[in-house]
Amino acid sequence: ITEKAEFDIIGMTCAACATRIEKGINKLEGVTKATVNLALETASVEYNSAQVNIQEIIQKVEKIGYEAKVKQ
Ligand code: 9UX
Repeated sequence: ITEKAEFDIIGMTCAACATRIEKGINKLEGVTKATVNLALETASVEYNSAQVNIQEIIQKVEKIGYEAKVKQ
């Protein structure tokens, strides 16, 4: 099942930060589309919930060096 989640991303300084996070999330198995908005400090992620979950997405962002919080 394809689901969509929105995250607040903390710690982005320049456009390359956003690109790094976007590429990193997109590399996760099960992520079909991830976009990061630097100005809004958000990420929008479409993913297959059978393959990856929100916690794994957050952990990926943290591994790259930023903080992510899911928006309700
Ligand atoms: Mo820009 Mo972000 O030089 O970690 S890539 S600040």
